[in-house]
Amino acid sequence: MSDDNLLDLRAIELREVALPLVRPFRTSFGEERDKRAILVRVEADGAEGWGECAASEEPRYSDEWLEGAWAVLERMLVPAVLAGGPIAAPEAVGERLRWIRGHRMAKAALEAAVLDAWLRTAGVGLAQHLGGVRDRVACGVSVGIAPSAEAMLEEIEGYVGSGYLRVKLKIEPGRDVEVVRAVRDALPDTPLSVDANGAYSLSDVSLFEALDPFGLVMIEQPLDFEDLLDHATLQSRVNTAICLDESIRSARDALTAIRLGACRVINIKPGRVGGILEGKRVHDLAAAAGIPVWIGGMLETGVGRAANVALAALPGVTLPGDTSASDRYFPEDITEPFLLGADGTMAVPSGPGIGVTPIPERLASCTVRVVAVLPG
Ligand code: OSB
Ligand code: MG
Repeated sequence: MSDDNLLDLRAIELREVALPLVRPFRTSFGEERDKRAILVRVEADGAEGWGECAASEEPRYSDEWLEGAWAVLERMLVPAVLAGGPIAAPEAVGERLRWIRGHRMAKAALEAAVLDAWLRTAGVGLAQHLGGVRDRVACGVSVGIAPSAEAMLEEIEGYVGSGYLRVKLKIEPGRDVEVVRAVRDALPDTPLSVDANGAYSLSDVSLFEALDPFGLVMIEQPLDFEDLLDHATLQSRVNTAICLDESIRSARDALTAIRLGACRVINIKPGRVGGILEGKRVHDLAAAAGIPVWIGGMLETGVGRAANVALAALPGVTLPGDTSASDRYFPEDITEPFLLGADGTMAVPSGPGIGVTPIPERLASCTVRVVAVLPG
């Protein structure tokens, strides 16, 4: 950083990576076999910074998708940030992008990379910058829909044996109460939750009432992401806490959902809400309203995972996150792997910025394409 505390941006590089997953990840909306992601690398004077875009290959979880995110980053977002000249504060990224509607995951990746470069130059860690209060975070695990009940139980018992503090089951119509019953019978004491990824409607209220006796920690995104009012009705009919994921795209959405009584828990994903800084705003207003939050995941590589784990260090994050260890996803990550301790916690990186950096040889071996965008 120059003496006047301005971060000079020399170039911004987009890179698509593809990593094999240890096992396919299936949800109510489809299956992923490989992890493809866009990484953003900011080259600044004296430091580089890394961010990861959460957009998946197909627009199922959200309306963003990898090709769309690549195009909007290359043609609109990166040029708009570069055109503003040196960066006086990480918040400037969001301000320079405000006129572009939507594209939150793409914006989040770019902001993350600038924030990382900014913090590395300042010598400050991301968790510290955000106001993190712990150096290890509690981890849960999200289990995809498995080919058989036996395969699922075997997978889950493996996770519980390695220490995960909460197990999240993906459910879909026709594969819900019986799955929860089977897992609850096998693991009477393990904190369990379910995630429907919006696959149900309010006409399924009796199904959710039938889940109450299993003592789930929460039911995540039971209804369509646009059905906030229906979520409020459902929450008034069931004892189990409803957690919103897809419905919360900003701090403003979080406030609306809380006011409506549409949820009692919020899942924060920095990509979904448009950035790490907006994720912190969601955390702050939820904390003020007494709503517990936790940090979700999008099968991130070590770059995105580092940011998620830093957010998980915030004081209002009182439930285990989907911040699982690298080996739950990848035979080999692109950074040093994130490891699970026997107590189900994970270390928050403490170095400057996100605290991890892609390993050059690993990065090279999983890179699919690269483009550099220069100022002017
Ligand atoms: O709904 O939380 C979700 C993965 C991809 C897209 C959406 C979701 C998920 C997960 C896995 O549940 C979370 C993770 O382990 O990264
Ligand atoms: Mg979810």
